[in-house]
Amino acid sequence: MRILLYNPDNGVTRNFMPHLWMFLLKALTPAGHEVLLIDGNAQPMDESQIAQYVREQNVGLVGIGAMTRMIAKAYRIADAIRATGVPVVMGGPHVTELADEALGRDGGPRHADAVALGEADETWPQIVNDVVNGQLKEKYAPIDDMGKERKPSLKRYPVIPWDSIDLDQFNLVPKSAAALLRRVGEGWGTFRIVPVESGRGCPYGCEFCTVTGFFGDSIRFRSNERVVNELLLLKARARKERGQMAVFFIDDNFAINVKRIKSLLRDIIAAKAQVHWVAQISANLLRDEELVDLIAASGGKWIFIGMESIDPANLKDVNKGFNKPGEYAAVLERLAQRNVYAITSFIFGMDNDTSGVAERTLAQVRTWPPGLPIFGLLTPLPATPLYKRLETSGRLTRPKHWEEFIPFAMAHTPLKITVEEAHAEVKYGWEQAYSPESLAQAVESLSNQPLGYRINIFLARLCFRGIYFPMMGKVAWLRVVAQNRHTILKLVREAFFGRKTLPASPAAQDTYGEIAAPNVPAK
Ligand code: B12
Ligand code: SF4
Repeated sequence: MRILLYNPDNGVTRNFMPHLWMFLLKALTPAGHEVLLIDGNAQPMDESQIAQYVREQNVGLVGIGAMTRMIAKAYRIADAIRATGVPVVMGGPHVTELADEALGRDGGPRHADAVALGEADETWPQIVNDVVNGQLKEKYAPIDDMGKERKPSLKRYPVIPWDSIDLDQFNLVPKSAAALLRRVGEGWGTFRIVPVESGRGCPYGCEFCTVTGFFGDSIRFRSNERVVNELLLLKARARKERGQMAVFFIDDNFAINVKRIKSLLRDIIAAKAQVHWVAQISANLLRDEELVDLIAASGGKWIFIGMESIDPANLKDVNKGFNKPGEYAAVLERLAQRNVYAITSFIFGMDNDTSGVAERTLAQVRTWPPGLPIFGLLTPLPATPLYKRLETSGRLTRPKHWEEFIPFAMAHTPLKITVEEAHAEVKYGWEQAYSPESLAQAVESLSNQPLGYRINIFLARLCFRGIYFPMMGKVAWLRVVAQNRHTILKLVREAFFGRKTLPASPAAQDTYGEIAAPNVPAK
């Protein structure tokens, strides 16, 4: 049978990184089937195009996965496919929480023939076999013999064949420049960001987050050896293609078990499996100097930190009191000293936010080492404790906000500002943090670092700007380039004629062509 796995586009980030679930389920599909993958971010298709594709390719089963914000599109695509007579199975965090919505049991239309609840590592092979035998059930859940929910072990995690997977749609180097860039340095003909999972689960239970509910508070890890082998596979592929490969460790809290993460990072270093990587780690876990040394030495470049707010009262409200705003600066300095920078994520529209929260937050951000600040609004995702709290107190203004997804729009009323004010705060945050002046300042603040770092922060800021100000076409990009022409010219001049100011930092070039960490702790 031919199976299509489809991920709807999110309308923002295009093809920046493939979605792991598709490759994972493909690797878990029983032998004898052909699995096709379409990520709508890389291959945009509307309802009629996908229906035509399913007919022409003689697809016998379609699997669709989506987060809440993409679910409306996912349902539309599912409806079009089901109209061709092909069964649709849906999975992922949204339908896990609202299975009845997908199955049309809540009074609305039906979109899926079946839903896979929770982690589908063990149920997916069963789903495929049931379709072959004409016995597809409506709901699949990972349960043990006693009927109790069971979280799959990651010990049997399959090998994802990154060496042979077609990743053409995820090359971030424009086709027009690829041939030339392949010859530059170690080769820049391709640049891909690939998701790698080393573990699942986070016990912290922040009020707005679905992770603790979905993956459970039991944390599970893959073996160090398997993760290291995956990195080696990716590294080999990059070398073969004369390109670059970066990894996004998609674990929700990569350092949740500090002893274990240190042992993984040491094994990566020992195996020379370093690639540049980004990961999510909560600020409280970054107090550990040895951990930060290992992060830098193993290839860590960007750490995503859910700071959420600089107001302890807000943090307490959303059960994230373990974040201590007073230590944010020290955490970021500790990273920056090793040339690791942070994606700092903030949420506005919290209950204790008052007018001017964006400027107050930015005032602090400006005193920190340069990074990538991002701003969002508190969003009640289905089945989270936050959703329940707001529902109970009658504060949801759009209880089914996902039916008509609007980016950066509140779905409830904050307590101390209006919805409109919350929207204005987010807009202000993005406008200020990504203005040409702020970009120039971020580049300048790294003036004692090698040129590569300044180019890096500049390009990263340009890309992140697109999260709020979509830069989908060439015209949008040209406009941004024009606005930032002074910084661009300065960097170009420096690339050709060198720099006459401060010398580069003493950090040395390491074996994979980047800055080495100061100390590599021994085992
Ligand atoms: C990586 C990631 C991203 C990436 C996405 C890009 C990418 N290419 O992967 C980035 C960083 C861009 C991102 C952004 C956002 N994310 Co995000 N992200 C994740 C993260 C950390 C990992 C996803 C992942 O790969 N997991 C590993 C795979 C194996 O798990 P999985 O996808 O759940 O798949 C399993 C099951 O769900 C199931 N399954 C999934 N799909 C399907 C389909 C079928 C057919 C079947 C049978 C089974 C099945 O089987 C899989 C194997 O068990 C998750 C948290 C998490 N740990 O999952 C959050 C998560 C998915 N993100 C979340 C959110 C809220 C967001 C944002 C909206 C945040 C924001 N406020 O901006 C944005 C949206 C941006 C956008 N424009 O899309 C929420 C979604 C909750 C929800 N109800 O929708 C999550 C769960 C985290 C959270 N804090 O709650 N995210
Ligand atoms: S620390 Fe992060 S992953 Fe863990 S519950 Fe809080 S927001 Fe979710």
